[in-house]
Amino acid sequence: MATFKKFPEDFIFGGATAAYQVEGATREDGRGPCAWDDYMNRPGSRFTADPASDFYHKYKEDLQLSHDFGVNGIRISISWTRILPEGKGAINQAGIDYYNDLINECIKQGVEPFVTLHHFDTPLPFFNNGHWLNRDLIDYFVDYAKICFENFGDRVKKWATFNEPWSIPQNGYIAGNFPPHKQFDMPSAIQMMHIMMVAHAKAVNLYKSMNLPGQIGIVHTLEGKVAMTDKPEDIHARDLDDAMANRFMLDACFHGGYDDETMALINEILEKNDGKLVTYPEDFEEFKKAAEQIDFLGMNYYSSHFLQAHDGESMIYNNSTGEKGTSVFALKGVGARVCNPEVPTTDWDWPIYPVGMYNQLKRIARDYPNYKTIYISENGMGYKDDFIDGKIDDTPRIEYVTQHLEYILKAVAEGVNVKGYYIWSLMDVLSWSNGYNKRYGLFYVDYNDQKRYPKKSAYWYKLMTERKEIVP
Ligand code: BGP
Repeated sequence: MATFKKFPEDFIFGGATAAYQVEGATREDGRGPCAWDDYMNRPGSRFTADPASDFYHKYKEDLQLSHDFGVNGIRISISWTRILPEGKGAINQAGIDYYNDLINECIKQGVEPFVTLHHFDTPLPFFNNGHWLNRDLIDYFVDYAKICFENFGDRVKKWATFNEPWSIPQNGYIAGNFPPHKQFDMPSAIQMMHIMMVAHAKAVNLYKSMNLPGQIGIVHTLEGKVAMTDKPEDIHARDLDDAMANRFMLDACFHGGYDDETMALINEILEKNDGKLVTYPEDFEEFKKAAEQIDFLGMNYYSSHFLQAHDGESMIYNNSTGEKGTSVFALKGVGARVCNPEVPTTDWDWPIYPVGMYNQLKRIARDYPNYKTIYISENGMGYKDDFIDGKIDDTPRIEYVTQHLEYILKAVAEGVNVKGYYIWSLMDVLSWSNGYNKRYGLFYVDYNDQKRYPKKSAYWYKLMTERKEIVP
């Protein structure tokens, strides 16, 4: 591959976080419980979200560090239940104050905030009442979004409605490693995605009606899907998995409705799993309006899956400890994600496949040409960092990011409009189903005393932001 090194002048070199994974302070200043609080505190749980990276108290230090290391953008998310402790009703002023202070500090340090409204942390009362299968949540979400737009919309210029709406049902209803810990329920997963897409569309349409000075989009995780062989049945398994994980919601966001081919694949999955999708004509009115107005796609990319046909029942084993080679993932009516011996993996069995990111970027430009702008809103490598005398040599992470950046720049050179890269993660954070030993940060967090230590990757990232090119 020809190498592409130079970044566009206005490129954002960001770092990503999410409220639940960094803030801690889950019982402070009137915050109400979210779906994850109960789940993390269940008997047998190996870790909790307190104090996570204690960002609730240490955000000034983290933003100073970001500034010092050339990071000029940060993804943060707002915890819905800090603003509305019960998800609806009375506003908690302390929550508004906290995010005002945080956003002001970002701006003061020249680290532009990119704010996500929903990063997995649904308020507990809603979670207990059907979660995103309950359509009542659509308007509650829009009410919450309105409060955020009104309070922070003068200063926040990049809003995302949802983070990875696929991960919520995939992990909570198919893989069983997110609350509510269900497995193999593809029909519920598909239904939830539709309902979240309606909530997304309504929030975009509301934002656009408010004439605020920023942009709004959504963050999707795009999983590369590759057929293991060129047998038609493996290719079909790839198409089914891709339709469910990627295409279904991309169509809703950028085509304003589901394409016939997408629906044929989704219906095949539903039929084989005794399910049916319920939609209403007004949903598609919202989709259409939002697709015309959406400003950007936030693309999270970590990995690709290699697909093989699978005729049997569903089977899943989640590798949540970093013991390489233990994952199993096969879905009835979809296909099996199998190990490709030619592709390296992380300790958590995530294939390292940077060309998959390029393929997804090109696919967006080809199939969703109205996308306007793409931000790589997450990419990074989970790694068991060694902390030796205050130093962390995370060379494999630098290599991983370099390979992905090269493919991003190749796509840019070929005309894909990518305007920024937010490494996951800014500092080490709580990993949802893996805990604290799966680290991603530029800054190492010593969880004994919450001290931060820049890793080798942080120094490398800084150099890159100064030179505006990939450095070896
Ligand atoms: C994405 C999420 C992030 C983050 C990341 C790494 O799906 O948006 O919140 O957790 O994945 O995942 P993990 O922590 O499971 O390794």
